Amino acid sequence: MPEAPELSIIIPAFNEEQRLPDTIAAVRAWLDETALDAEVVLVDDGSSDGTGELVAAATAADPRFVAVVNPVNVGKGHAITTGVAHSRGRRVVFFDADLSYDLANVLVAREHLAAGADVVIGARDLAASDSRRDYGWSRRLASGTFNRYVDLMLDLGVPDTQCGFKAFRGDIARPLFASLTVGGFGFDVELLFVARRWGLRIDRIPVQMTARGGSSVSLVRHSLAMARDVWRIRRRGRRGGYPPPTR
Ligand SMILES: Nc1nc2c(ncn2[C@@H]2O[C@H](COP(=O)(O)OP(=O)(O)O)[C@@H](O)[C@H]2O)c(=O)[nH]1
Ligand SMILES: [Mg+2]
Repeated sequence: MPEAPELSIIIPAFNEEQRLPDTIAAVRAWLDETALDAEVVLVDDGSSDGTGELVAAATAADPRFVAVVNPVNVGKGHAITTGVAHSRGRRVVFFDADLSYDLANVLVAREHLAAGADVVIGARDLAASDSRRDYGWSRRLASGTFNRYVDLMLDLGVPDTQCGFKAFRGDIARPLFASLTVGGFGFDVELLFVARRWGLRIDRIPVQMTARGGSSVSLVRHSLAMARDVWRIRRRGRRGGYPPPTR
């Protein structure tokens, strides 16, 4: 067993044959350039397109890449959870397969972790200019409504829970993700809920989104599921259903 890398990068991918190749190439080039001691965990979330072949090719071509294949599609939360369970890095970061956040953010997050943060989350509301242009008005409206609903229900004090860029101390990420019950897009909320319960230090860093298009989010279906998930997180929290901190 080789020594654990400094950083594990988790990329969830569900039917990403269009968007994943550029992302893999960009991450490889960036790792060469920065010479970071990193592994990249590509999670094929039960894809039915060519994602599986792309993931297999990437791991064959580059020893830094690791494949995790979930046989059935369960959702982004579940995909990242399995990726984190396979990770070995002293630090863990995840971002979406469309690489909508600049890789330079990884270095910023790493500095925050080195300075004592347990969790570092991308904050689109802190970015200098309007970084949500990737999304149309209906998505932005749903997003704003969701944020207010989460605030009302759980009082996390986090204005933008859903940013697809988050980083962690590895020894915190693994138990934290192991405590999650939400498999879909509501997992971000649950993870921040448990992080707050555990009294973790959560740093927010401004991140700019690059418009990529091709979103896999279905507004109506996913919004309803997420609203239900938030309700369940609150109920579980009240019933003492989450584990106590591990340190
Ligand atoms: N829609 C969807 N995305 C998933 C699933 N599992 C993993 N993902 C990944 O979650 C990320 C969602 O990003 P994206 O589609 O760009 O969504 P958006 O930018 O928030 O609209 C991508 O990396 C997907 O491949 C799933 O079951 N459904
Ligand atoms: Mg996207």
